Amino acid sequence: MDLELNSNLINDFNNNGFLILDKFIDKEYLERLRGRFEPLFKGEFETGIEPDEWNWKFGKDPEDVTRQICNAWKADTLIRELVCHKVVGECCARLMNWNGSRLIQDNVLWKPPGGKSLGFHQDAAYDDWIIPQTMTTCWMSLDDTSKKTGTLEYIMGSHKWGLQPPKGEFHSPDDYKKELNKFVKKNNKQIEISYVEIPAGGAAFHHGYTWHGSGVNNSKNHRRSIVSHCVPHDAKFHPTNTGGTAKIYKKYKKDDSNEMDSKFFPLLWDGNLN
Ligand SMILES: O=C(O)CCC(=O)C(=O)O
Repeated sequence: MDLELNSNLINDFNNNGFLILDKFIDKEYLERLRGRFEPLFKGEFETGIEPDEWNWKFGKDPEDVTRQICNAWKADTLIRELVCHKVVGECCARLMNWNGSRLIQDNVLWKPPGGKSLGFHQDAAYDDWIIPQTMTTCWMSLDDTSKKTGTLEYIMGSHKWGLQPPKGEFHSPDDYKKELNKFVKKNNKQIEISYVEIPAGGAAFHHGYTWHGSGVNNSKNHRRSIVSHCVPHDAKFHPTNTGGTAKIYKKYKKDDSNEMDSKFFPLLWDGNLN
């Protein structure tokens, strides 16, 4: 994995709120990464450590939903290598003009043929328990994606619309654009959608305020992606806030400190890690 960010790419990110790249993960890595999905969703964890969230289990849950695991890096060393890669950290930091970045959470997402949608949202809305309340996401695709496979969709320029408190269903909502449309109507905004249509091994980065979601997978192919959600390397716990995903992740806060422990929120890049 190697990417030189130039000022044109950084300008695109600043203008649009996202950056879509056809090539990011080395091709020889892809088949090995795909091979980790089935054991993970069967609960076979290489390290013996369970991920923090695990919303779908083989044989127990409906076939037509998008399967998600959060913090698979704790369970699997190959996933860890990817989501904690210094290039991921460096790109997230440089795009956001941070001095460094750490992983707040990863996602392993598997949208099978017929797999349902994920509701439009803003990632940073879920981390009011972090100071500063921000995020950058690196979404890496293991499959060729298109509108038909229910790929990720971005609303152009929506990172400039401010941050709304999280609302609505994330998994399989009846109308995955409901919250977006409500906001747009109320605030008199225009929607311009960009579909992340990339080959396997490509990636997309987005700002924590960018509205995004994804539709049903209407193709015969699986749509698998692995995601690193990053915050600034010197982010701290908010001493009191408990919104969003705090009930799952704030348990890693020590009583007497607001520091984020790198054992639970790995440091990816701090400007000195080459
Ligand atoms: O893969 C998707 O459809 C949604 C991913 C997402 O919400 C994210 O990476 O922040």
